[in-house]
Amino acid sequence: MIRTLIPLAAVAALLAACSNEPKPVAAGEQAAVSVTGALCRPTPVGRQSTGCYLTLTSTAADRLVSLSTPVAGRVEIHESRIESNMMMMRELREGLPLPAGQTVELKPGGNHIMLLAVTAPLTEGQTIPLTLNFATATPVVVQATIGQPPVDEYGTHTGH
Ligand SMILES: [Cu+2]
Repeated sequence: MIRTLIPLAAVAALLAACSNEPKPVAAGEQAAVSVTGALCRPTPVGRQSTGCYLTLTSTAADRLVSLSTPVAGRVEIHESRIESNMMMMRELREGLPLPAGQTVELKPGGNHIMLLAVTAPLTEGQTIPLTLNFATATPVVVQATIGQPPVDEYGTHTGH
């Protein structure tokens, strides 16, 4: 039993060291995060990556640190920015800050979630489970609809 616990603890310590966690909220101030409007684009033909969007509101200051889904090998949190007239994407390695009581929107052309190494094509009308992990709040599982976002200023997000 001890032998299996030690490696797990080591992994947890490594993860904690990488995540640069913010200060925990005071006792009795446990953050709760509501997640709405989860939507992932269909995977473009021949591609194994796609973008997802959703809206987050946390009762206390927190941070979205990671996500997972059984349909993708890896999930990243990305920001979009314009550099030399080109839309560039960059991973937010520290996660996404969630200020207390503020609505944080992930949307086309802005911050978004990227599914990578998608195991099977995602098609319109499907739903997939997405697990969101926070620095403080309890993880949240949502069902994300596969479809095109209503506003799309920048064209199909085809990923990396
Ligand atoms: Cu991206």
